[in-house]
Amino acid sequence: MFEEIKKKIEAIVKEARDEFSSASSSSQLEACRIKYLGKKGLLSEVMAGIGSVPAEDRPAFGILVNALKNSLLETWSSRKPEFFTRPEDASSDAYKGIDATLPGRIVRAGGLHPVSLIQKEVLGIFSKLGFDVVDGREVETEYYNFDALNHPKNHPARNVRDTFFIKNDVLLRTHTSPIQVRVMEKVRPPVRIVAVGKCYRRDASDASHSPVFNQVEGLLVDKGINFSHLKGVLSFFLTRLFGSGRKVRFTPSFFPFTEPSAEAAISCSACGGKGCRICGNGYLEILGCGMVHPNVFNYVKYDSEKYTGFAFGVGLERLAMLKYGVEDIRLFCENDIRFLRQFK
Ligand code: 2U9
Repeated sequence: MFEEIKKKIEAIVKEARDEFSSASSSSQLEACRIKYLGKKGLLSEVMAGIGSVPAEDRPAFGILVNALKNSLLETWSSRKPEFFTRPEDASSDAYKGIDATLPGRIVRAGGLHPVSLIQKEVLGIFSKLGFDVVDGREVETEYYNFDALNHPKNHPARNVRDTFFIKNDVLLRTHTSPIQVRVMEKVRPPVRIVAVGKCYRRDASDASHSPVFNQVEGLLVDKGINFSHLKGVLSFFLTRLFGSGRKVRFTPSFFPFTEPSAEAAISCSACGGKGCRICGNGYLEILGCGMVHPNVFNYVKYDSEKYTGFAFGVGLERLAMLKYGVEDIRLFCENDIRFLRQFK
Protein backbone atom coordinates (compact mmCIF):
# COMPACT_ATOMS: atom_id res chain seq x y z
CA MET A 1 0.00 0.00 0.00
CA PHE A 2 2.70 2.44 1.06
CA GLU A 3 4.81 1.46 -1.95
CA GLU A 4 1.89 2.27 -4.20
CA ILE A 5 1.41 5.76 -2.70
CA LYS A 6 5.17 6.35 -2.82
CA LYS A 7 5.21 5.58 -6.55
CA LYS A 8 2.26 7.88 -7.12
CA ILE A 9 4.01 10.76 -5.29
CA GLU A 10 7.26 10.20 -7.15
CA ALA A 11 5.38 10.31 -10.46
CA ILE A 12 3.77 13.62 -9.49
CA VAL A 13 7.15 15.04 -8.46
CA LYS A 14 8.78 13.97 -11.71
CA GLU A 15 6.00 15.52 -13.71
CA ALA A 16 6.31 18.70 -11.59
CA ARG A 17 10.09 18.88 -12.12
CA ASP A 18 9.59 18.58 -15.90
CA GLU A 19 7.00 21.35 -15.84
CA PHE A 20 9.12 23.62 -13.64
CA SER A 21 12.08 23.05 -16.02
CA SER A 22 10.15 23.78 -19.18
CA ALA A 23 8.38 26.93 -17.88
CA SER A 24 9.42 29.78 -20.17
CA SER A 25 7.88 32.79 -18.42
CA SER A 26 7.29 33.94 -14.88
CA SER A 27 3.53 33.44 -15.30
CA GLN A 28 4.04 29.80 -16.42
CA LEU A 29 6.37 29.19 -13.49
CA GLU A 30 3.81 30.71 -11.14
CA ALA A 31 1.06 28.52 -12.62
CA CYS A 32 3.25 25.42 -11.93
CA ARG A 33 3.89 26.53 -8.38
CA ILE A 34 0.16 26.88 -7.76
CA LYS A 35 -0.61 23.52 -9.45
CA TYR A 36 1.88 21.50 -7.37
CA LEU A 37 2.82 23.54 -4.31
CA GLY A 38 -0.25 25.74 -3.81
CA LYS A 39 -2.63 25.37 -0.86
CA LYS A 40 -4.99 23.31 -3.00
CA GLY A 41 -2.14 21.87 -5.14
CA LEU A 42 -1.39 18.23 -5.94
CA LEU A 43 1.09 17.73 -3.11
CA SER A 44 -1.41 19.05 -0.54
CA GLU A 45 -3.97 16.66 -2.00
CA VAL A 46 -1.55 13.72 -1.56
CA MET A 47 -0.75 14.83 1.98
CA ALA A 48 -4.47 14.95 2.80
CA GLY A 49 -4.62 11.23 2.00
CA ILE A 50 -2.37 10.36 4.97
CA GLY A 51 -5.40 8.83 6.69
CA SER A 52 -5.43 5.93 4.21
CA VAL A 53 -1.75 5.09 4.90
CA PRO A 54 -1.19 2.30 7.47
CA ALA A 55 -0.36 3.77 10.88
CA GLU A 56 3.15 2.26 10.96
CA ASP A 57 4.00 3.85 7.57
CA ARG A 58 2.69 7.34 8.40
CA PRO A 59 5.98 8.80 9.80
CA ALA A 60 7.92 7.63 6.73
CA PHE A 61 5.14 8.94 4.49
CA GLY A 62 5.27 12.40 6.13
CA ILE A 63 9.04 12.58 5.86
CA LEU A 64 8.92 11.57 2.18
CA VAL A 65 6.25 14.04 1.17
CA ASN A 66 8.01 16.89 3.02
CA ALA A 67 11.37 16.06 1.44
CA LEU A 68 9.82 16.02 -2.03
CA LYS A 69 7.95 19.23 -1.36
CA ASN A 70 11.19 20.94 -0.27
CA SER A 71 13.08 19.70 -3.30
CA LEU A 72 10.30 21.04 -5.55
CA LEU A 73 10.40 24.37 -3.74
CA GLU A 74 14.14 24.50 -4.41
CA THR A 75 13.59 23.78 -8.11
CA TRP A 76 11.00 26.53 -8.26
CA SER A 77 13.12 29.11 -6.41
CA SER A 78 16.21 28.30 -8.53
CA ARG A 79 14.27 29.13 -11.70
CA LYS A 80 12.50 32.21 -10.32
CA PRO A 81 15.44 34.65 -10.70
CA GLU A 82 15.55 33.85 -14.44
CA PHE A 83 12.26 35.68 -14.80
CA PHE A 84 13.14 38.56 -12.51
CA THR A 85 12.24 41.57 -14.65
CA ARG A 86 14.37 44.65 -14.71
CA PRO A 87 13.08 47.99 -16.07
CA GLU A 88 15.29 47.64 -19.16
CA ASP A 89 13.86 44.18 -19.86
CA ALA A 90 10.89 45.77 -21.58
CA SER A 91 10.22 42.66 -23.68
CA SER A 92 9.24 40.49 -20.70
CA ASP A 93 5.60 39.57 -20.14
CA ALA A 94 5.41 41.58 -16.95
CA TYR A 95 6.17 44.77 -18.90
CA LYS A 96 3.78 44.29 -21.80
CA GLY A 97 2.07 47.63 -22.46
CA ILE A 98 4.07 49.38 -19.78
CA ASP A 99 6.80 51.94 -20.45
CA ALA A 100 9.04 51.37 -17.45
CA THR A 101 11.27 54.27 -18.48
CA LEU A 102 8.54 56.86 -17.77
CA PRO A 103 9.11 58.91 -14.61
CA GLY A 104 6.89 57.95 -11.62
CA ARG A 105 3.77 59.90 -10.71
CA ILE A 106 4.48 62.79 -8.31
CA VAL A 107 2.29 62.69 -5.22
CA ARG A 108 1.86 66.26 -4.02
CA ALA A 109 1.74 66.86 -0.30
CA GLY A 110 -0.81 69.41 0.92
CA GLY A 111 0.34 72.72 2.33
CA LEU A 112 -0.92 75.39 4.69
CA HIS A 113 -3.16 78.20 3.43
CA PRO A 114 -1.19 81.47 3.04
CA VAL A 115 -3.28 83.13 5.77
CA SER A 116 -2.49 80.22 8.11
CA LEU A 117 1.19 80.54 7.21
CA ILE A 118 1.31 84.24 8.07
CA GLN A 119 -0.77 83.66 11.21
CA LYS A 120 1.74 81.05 12.38
CA GLU A 121 4.62 83.39 11.72
CA VAL A 122 3.01 86.37 13.48
CA LEU A 123 1.95 84.37 16.53
CA GLY A 124 5.40 82.74 16.64
CA ILE A 125 7.11 86.14 16.86
CA PHE A 126 4.84 87.36 19.67
CA SER A 127 5.03 84.04 21.55
CA LYS A 128 8.81 84.37 21.63
CA LEU A 129 8.35 87.86 23.09
CA GLY A 130 6.29 86.35 25.92
CA PHE A 131 2.75 87.06 24.67
CA ASP A 132 0.08 84.42 25.33
CA VAL A 133 -2.16 83.49 22.37
CA VAL A 134 -5.92 83.68 23.05
CA ASP A 135 -9.10 83.30 21.03
CA GLY A 136 -12.79 83.81 21.72
CA ARG A 137 -16.35 83.78 20.42
CA GLU A 138 -17.24 85.08 16.94
CA VAL A 139 -20.80 85.91 18.04
CA GLU A 140 -20.57 88.76 20.52
CA THR A 141 -22.72 91.26 22.34
CA GLU A 142 -22.78 94.94 21.49
CA TYR A 143 -21.33 95.63 24.92
CA TYR A 144 -18.09 93.68 24.33
CA ASN A 145 -17.72 94.65 20.68
CA PHE A 146 -18.46 98.40 21.06
CA ASP A 147 -19.41 99.78 24.53
CA ALA A 148 -16.45 98.41 26.48
CA LEU A 149 -14.16 99.57 23.68
CA ASN A 150 -15.23 103.19 24.09
CA HIS A 151 -17.33 103.45 20.94
CA PRO A 152 -19.88 106.24 21.41
CA LYS A 153 -23.55 105.20 21.03
CA ASN A 154 -23.72 107.03 17.70
CA HIS A 155 -20.52 105.49 16.25
CA PRO A 156 -21.06 104.64 12.55
CA ALA A 157 -19.68 101.09 12.94
CA ARG A 158 -22.70 100.21 15.13
CA ASN A 159 -24.94 100.67 12.12
CA VAL A 160 -26.71 97.64 10.59
CA ARG A 161 -25.15 98.60 7.27
CA ASP A 162 -21.61 98.13 8.68
CA THR A 163 -22.06 95.28 11.14
CA PHE A 164 -23.81 91.90 10.84
CA PHE A 165 -26.42 91.89 13.61
CA ILE A 166 -27.91 88.54 14.58
CA LYS A 167 -30.54 90.21 16.75
CA ASN A 168 -30.73 93.29 18.90
CA ASP A 169 -27.49 93.53 20.93
CA VAL A 170 -26.02 90.35 19.37
CA LEU A 171 -23.64 90.58 16.40
CA LEU A 172 -20.72 88.98 14.55
CA ARG A 173 -17.64 90.58 16.08
CA THR A 174 -16.11 93.28 13.89
CA HIS A 175 -12.67 92.91 15.49
CA THR A 176 -10.97 90.56 17.96
CA SER A 177 -10.86 93.28 20.67
CA PRO A 178 -13.77 91.75 22.70
CA ILE A 179 -11.38 88.86 23.44
CA GLN A 180 -9.01 91.24 25.23
CA VAL A 181 -11.89 92.86 27.15
CA ARG A 182 -13.01 89.45 28.39
CA VAL A 183 -9.45 88.50 29.40
CA MET A 184 -9.02 91.77 31.33
CA GLU A 185 -12.29 91.13 33.19
CA LYS A 186 -10.80 87.89 34.49
CA VAL A 187 -7.07 88.62 34.86
CA ARG A 188 -5.31 91.38 36.84
CA PRO A 189 -2.28 93.10 35.23
CA PRO A 190 0.34 92.44 34.05
CA VAL A 191 -1.34 91.24 30.82
CA ARG A 192 0.57 90.29 27.67
CA ILE A 193 -1.68 88.65 25.05
CA VAL A 194 -2.28 88.33 21.33
CA ALA A 195 -5.87 87.63 20.27
CA VAL A 196 -6.53 85.92 16.95
CA GLY A 197 -9.53 85.01 14.85
CA LYS A 198 -12.09 85.76 12.15
CA CYS A 199 -13.89 89.10 12.06
CA TYR A 200 -16.91 90.24 10.09
CA ARG A 201 -17.78 93.58 8.53
CA ARG A 202 -20.53 94.42 6.05
CA ASP A 203 -18.10 95.63 3.41
CA ALA A 204 -18.79 95.09 -0.29
CA SER A 205 -15.92 92.89 -1.41
CA ASP A 206 -13.30 94.28 -3.77
CA ALA A 207 -9.57 93.74 -4.27
CA SER A 208 -8.77 94.96 -0.73
CA HIS A 209 -12.03 94.33 1.22
CA SER A 210 -13.69 91.13 2.29
CA PRO A 211 -16.69 90.75 4.65
CA VAL A 212 -14.76 88.03 6.51
CA PHE A 213 -11.13 88.54 7.42
CA ASN A 214 -8.63 87.42 10.06
CA GLN A 215 -7.07 89.63 12.69
CA VAL A 216 -4.33 89.49 15.23
CA GLU A 217 -4.50 92.04 18.02
CA GLY A 218 -2.03 92.53 20.83
CA LEU A 219 -2.40 93.99 24.30
CA LEU A 220 0.25 94.69 26.92
CA VAL A 221 -0.74 96.22 30.26
CA ASP A 222 1.54 96.86 33.22
CA LYS A 223 2.87 99.64 35.42
CA GLY A 224 4.97 102.21 33.54
CA ILE A 225 4.19 101.13 29.95
CA ASN A 226 4.60 104.02 27.49
CA PHE A 227 4.64 104.75 23.77
CA SER A 228 8.32 103.85 23.39
CA HIS A 229 7.53 100.28 24.51
CA LEU A 230 4.89 100.18 21.76
CA LYS A 231 7.35 101.43 19.17
CA GLY A 232 10.05 99.02 20.31
CA VAL A 233 7.84 95.90 20.21
CA LEU A 234 6.13 96.76 16.91
CA SER A 235 9.37 97.81 15.16
CA PHE A 236 10.90 94.49 16.25
CA PHE A 237 7.85 92.60 14.99
CA LEU A 238 7.79 94.31 11.58
CA THR A 239 11.53 93.90 11.08
CA ARG A 240 11.24 90.19 11.95
CA LEU A 241 8.39 89.71 9.49
CA PHE A 242 9.62 91.81 6.57
CA GLY A 243 13.39 91.82 7.09
CA SER A 244 15.84 94.31 8.56
CA GLY A 245 16.17 96.17 5.25
CA ARG A 246 12.75 97.84 5.70
CA LYS A 247 12.31 101.11 7.60
CA VAL A 248 9.39 101.40 10.06
CA ARG A 249 7.41 104.65 10.39
CA PHE A 250 4.69 105.67 12.88
CA THR A 251 2.15 108.37 11.99
CA PRO A 252 -0.71 109.77 14.12
CA SER A 253 -4.16 108.22 13.73
CA PHE A 254 -7.44 107.81 15.61
CA PHE A 255 -9.24 104.83 17.16
CA PRO A 256 -11.92 105.03 19.86
CA PHE A 257 -10.10 102.49 22.09
CA THR A 258 -6.61 104.02 22.05
CA GLU A 259 -5.22 107.48 22.82
CA PRO A 260 -2.82 108.51 21.42
CA SER A 261 -3.26 106.31 18.34
CA ALA A 262 -0.92 105.64 15.45
CA GLU A 263 -0.50 103.73 12.23
CA ALA A 264 2.70 101.81 11.53
CA ALA A 265 4.03 101.53 7.99
CA ILE A 266 7.11 99.93 6.39
CA SER A 267 9.19 101.32 3.58
CA CYS A 268 8.24 100.05 0.13
CA SER A 269 10.54 97.25 -1.08
CA ALA A 270 10.43 98.56 -4.67
CA CYS A 271 11.62 102.15 -4.02
CA GLY A 272 13.12 101.91 -0.52
CA GLY A 273 10.88 104.70 0.81
CA LYS A 274 11.39 107.33 -1.87
CA GLY A 275 7.92 106.96 -3.38
CA CYS A 276 6.92 105.09 -6.53
CA ARG A 277 3.98 103.85 -8.60
CA ILE A 278 3.38 100.91 -6.24
CA CYS A 279 3.39 102.69 -2.88
CA GLY A 280 2.74 106.33 -3.66
CA ASN A 281 4.55 108.03 -0.76
CA GLY A 282 7.26 105.43 -0.12
CA TYR A 283 5.51 103.61 2.78
CA LEU A 284 2.91 100.84 3.08
CA GLU A 285 0.50 101.02 6.03
CA ILE A 286 0.46 97.78 7.96
CA LEU A 287 -1.17 98.09 11.34
CA GLY A 288 -2.99 100.34 13.79
CA CYS A 289 -1.89 100.84 17.38
CA GLY A 290 -1.97 103.11 20.39
CA MET A 291 -2.03 103.48 24.16
CA VAL A 292 -5.15 101.87 25.67
CA HIS A 293 -7.79 104.53 26.37
CA PRO A 294 -8.43 105.04 30.13
CA ASN A 295 -12.18 104.59 29.51
CA VAL A 296 -11.48 100.99 28.37
CA PHE A 297 -9.62 100.34 31.62
CA ASN A 298 -12.57 101.77 33.57
CA TYR A 299 -14.94 99.27 31.90
CA VAL A 300 -12.81 96.31 33.05
CA LYS A 301 -12.13 97.87 36.45
CA TYR A 302 -8.39 98.40 35.96
CA ASP A 303 -7.02 101.42 37.82
CA SER A 304 -5.94 103.70 34.94
CA GLU A 305 -3.87 105.82 37.35
CA LYS A 306 -1.79 102.75 38.23
CA TYR A 307 -1.65 100.89 34.90
CA THR A 308 -1.03 101.86 31.30
CA GLY A 309 -0.84 99.68 28.23
CA PHE A 310 -0.46 99.57 24.49
CA ALA A 311 -2.53 97.72 21.90
CA PHE A 312 -2.33 97.05 18.20
CA GLY A 313 -4.35 95.40 15.47
CA VAL A 314 -3.38 93.92 12.15
CA GLY A 315 -5.31 92.24 9.35
CA LEU A 316 -3.70 88.92 8.39
CA GLU A 317 -4.89 89.00 4.78
CA ARG A 318 -3.31 92.44 4.34
CA LEU A 319 -0.05 91.15 5.83
CA ALA A 320 -0.11 88.11 3.53
CA MET A 321 -0.81 90.34 0.52
CA LEU A 322 2.17 92.53 1.33
CA LYS A 323 4.50 89.70 2.21
CA TYR A 324 3.62 87.37 -0.70
CA GLY A 325 2.75 90.01 -3.31
CA VAL A 326 -0.93 89.02 -3.64
CA GLU A 327 -2.95 91.75 -5.36
CA ASP A 328 -6.53 90.69 -4.63
CA ILE A 329 -7.82 89.68 -1.16
CA ARG A 330 -10.58 87.56 -2.77
CA LEU A 331 -8.00 85.00 -3.91
CA PHE A 332 -7.66 83.86 -0.29
CA CYS A 333 -11.18 82.42 -0.17
CA GLU A 334 -11.61 81.13 -3.71
CA ASN A 335 -9.85 77.82 -3.02
CA ASP A 336 -8.17 77.89 -6.44
CA ILE A 337 -5.55 75.15 -6.22
CA ARG A 338 -3.29 76.97 -8.73
CA PHE A 339 -3.13 79.90 -6.30
CA LEU A 340 -2.81 77.84 -3.11
CA ARG A 341 -0.05 75.61 -4.52
CA GLN A 342 2.30 78.56 -4.67
CA PHE A 343 2.58 78.61 -0.85
CA LYS A 344 4.25 76.01 1.33
C1 2U9 B 1 -8.44 96.61 23.74
C2 2U9 B 1 -7.93 97.88 23.69
C3 2U9 B 1 -7.38 98.33 22.53
C4 2U9 B 1 -6.55 97.22 19.19
C5 2U9 B 1 -6.19 98.08 18.04
C6 2U9 B 1 -6.05 98.85 15.99
C7 2U9 B 1 -5.44 99.86 16.66
C8 2U9 B 1 -6.26 98.81 14.52
C9 2U9 B 1 -7.06 97.65 12.61
C10 2U9 B 1 -5.91 97.08 11.87
C11 2U9 B 1 -6.36 96.63 10.55
C12 2U9 B 1 -8.16 96.71 12.39
O1 2U9 B 1 -7.82 94.64 10.87
S1 2U9 B 1 -7.92 96.02 10.83
O2 2U9 B 1 -8.89 96.60 9.98
N1 2U9 B 1 -6.82 97.76 14.04
O3 2U9 B 1 -5.90 99.74 13.83
N2 2U9 B 1 -6.48 97.84 16.79
S2 2U9 B 1 -5.39 99.49 18.27
O4 2U9 B 1 -6.76 98.01 20.30
C13 2U9 B 1 -7.32 97.53 21.43
C14 2U9 B 1 -7.83 96.26 21.49
C15 2U9 B 1 -8.39 95.80 22.65
C16 2U9 B 1 -9.08 96.10 25.00
